Amino acid sequence: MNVTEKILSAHLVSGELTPGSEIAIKIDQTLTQDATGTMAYLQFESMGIDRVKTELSVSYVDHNTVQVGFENADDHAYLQSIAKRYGIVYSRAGNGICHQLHLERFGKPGKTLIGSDSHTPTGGGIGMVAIGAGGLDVAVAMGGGAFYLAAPRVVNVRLTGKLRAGVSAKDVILKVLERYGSSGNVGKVMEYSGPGVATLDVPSRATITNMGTELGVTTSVFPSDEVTKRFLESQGRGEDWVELVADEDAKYEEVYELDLSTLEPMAACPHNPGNVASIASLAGKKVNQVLIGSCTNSSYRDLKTVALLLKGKKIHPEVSVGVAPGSRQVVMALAAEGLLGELVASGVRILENACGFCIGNHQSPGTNAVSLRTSNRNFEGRSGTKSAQVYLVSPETAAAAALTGYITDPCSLDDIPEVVMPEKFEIDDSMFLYRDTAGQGVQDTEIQRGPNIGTVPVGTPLEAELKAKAAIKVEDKITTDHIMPAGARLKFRSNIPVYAKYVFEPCDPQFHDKTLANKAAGFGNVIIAGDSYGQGSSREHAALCPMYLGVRAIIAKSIERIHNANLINFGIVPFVFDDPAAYDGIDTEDELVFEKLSESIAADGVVTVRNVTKGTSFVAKASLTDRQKAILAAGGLMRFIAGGNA
Ligand code: MIC
Ligand code: SF4
Repeated sequence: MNVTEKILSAHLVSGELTPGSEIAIKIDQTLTQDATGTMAYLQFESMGIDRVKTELSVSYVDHNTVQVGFENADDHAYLQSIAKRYGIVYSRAGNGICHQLHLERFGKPGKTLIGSDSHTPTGGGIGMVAIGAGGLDVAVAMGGGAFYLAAPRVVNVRLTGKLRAGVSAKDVILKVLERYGSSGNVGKVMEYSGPGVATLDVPSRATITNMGTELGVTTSVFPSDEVTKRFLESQGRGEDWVELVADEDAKYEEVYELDLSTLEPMAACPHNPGNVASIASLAGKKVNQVLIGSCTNSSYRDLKTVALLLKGKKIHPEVSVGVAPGSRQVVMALAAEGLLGELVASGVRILENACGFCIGNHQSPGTNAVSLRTSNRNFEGRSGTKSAQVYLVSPETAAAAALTGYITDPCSLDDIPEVVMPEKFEIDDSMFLYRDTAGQGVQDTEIQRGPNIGTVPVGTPLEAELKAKAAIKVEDKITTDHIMPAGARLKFRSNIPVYAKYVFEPCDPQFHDKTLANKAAGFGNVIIAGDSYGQGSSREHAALCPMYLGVRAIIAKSIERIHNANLINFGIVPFVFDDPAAYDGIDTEDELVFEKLSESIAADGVVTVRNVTKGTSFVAKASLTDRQKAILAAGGLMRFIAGGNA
């Protein structure tokens, strides 16, 4: 078996590991973050379960920490009280970014983790099967329920050689993105192996599995070896180590050979992580902003590299440079070595150790500005500035541009440091609360609900025939940032009626009013989309808020994994066109009739859609397991569970 099969088979609750077929797995650990967490816990509360049933559940606060207005702080108070009540470890604002912290303090090789954040696969760097999911799926797992997924097709990325100085893990994942693209990889797991693995420390591996998300795969995983052991020992967690490597005769669907020594610095160019080019081809472009951090590149290894590159030098006068460390541990380690002072002395703006700029919470670039970032997503407008040109690069490339003011090949710099991981990190877990009652909870805790903490709307059962309007028609690669923007709107995550006002804000600001008017006139709403609909985030609000606006179905050329699962969870049918050319024959406002909807979904998922406006018809198909059919028929997962199903 390969590593993926070893972990999955040890956790299999139902099904068989035949690629594409539905399996259910036991979940050992869960994580949530605050932006998806409030909804996940509201859903958990409504399930009436007394305490979490996992080995470990952690609630992180890292996204909404800017606190303009009362909403963020109210969310934190709600999350803290829920954690205390139900036996969840609570990571306070200021502790750091969920994925970095989980890797440092809780991740264990061989275990399963699901998280209500698409970058949960960061845990694959330590040999876990770690998967991003919607908040409702995480709530179910916290209640002891299994997690359902398609058994993956495992692709082997076989690493040989060693990276040159100036080239790092970000360049590896950018190379993989160049090869596989940011769409068309649904249902795959990327499993890394080969002699090159031993040359990568755990944070580097985690950078690769983290940004594997941008391929659209289920997850990415590294073996657990001596390097993993040393990392866990440095975290005072040597006892959590187990060895986990693929058998010699392990089989893979495909093998991609990658010689690390041949790699060069790369960038993902505007406006998609799959739009990869070499730094050499971009060199000389003027840069206005450099931001270093995010769950992809905010480790001790990354920031020490940057600090050593900037040490004793000044940043370019026309570049604004910010550094957001991944965790307190990283900040403390840099401070202890005098490197925080070096960063400040060079002119760097020290930002909070949180998601911050990555989600467009602050640090929006100027009009038409070129921004180099070490984060993982550069979708148009995500930075908060629609006209900005965001390039995703390694910490080394970011530091080089901070010094020169231009995109610069970091291999051309003198004295490129090789950072060695410390033998022991300073451990201070005081910002993790309720570890003593983890798994148990404190029953008489009062749950704190500020005015921004709303309720979760529930879906409606499938109708026999659906009469609907094509409420919007969008192109290929529509991301969840298009559907349900974050940034300035993020603070409404706990309040669906308010947040729903911003559905499709970047594409059609009238969407909210139009859909509610259609709903009032007795029509359902349908979204018409191109390829790879729902790329990016795990945010279930991209399904939940449309559901609230009466969206009953999507018809796309293809739909990405997490979003597809979220749509079903909220009772929205994820159709694909039988013949993609039918996309061209539909316009916004067309009236569509889905004949025999509930009956066809219960049968083969194939529905004839009549376009009343155009006088044409076409075929839409939903590929669903029996369980998914039942969830849709019930009107979403909450109703399905309330009906006594697991
Ligand atoms: C993101 O990077 O887009 C987020 C914000 O972390 C999301 C989660 C969210 O929308 O809250 C993700 O990647 O899942
Ligand atoms: Fe936070 Fe950005 Fe990572 Fe999402 S991608 S978890 S916003 S740091």
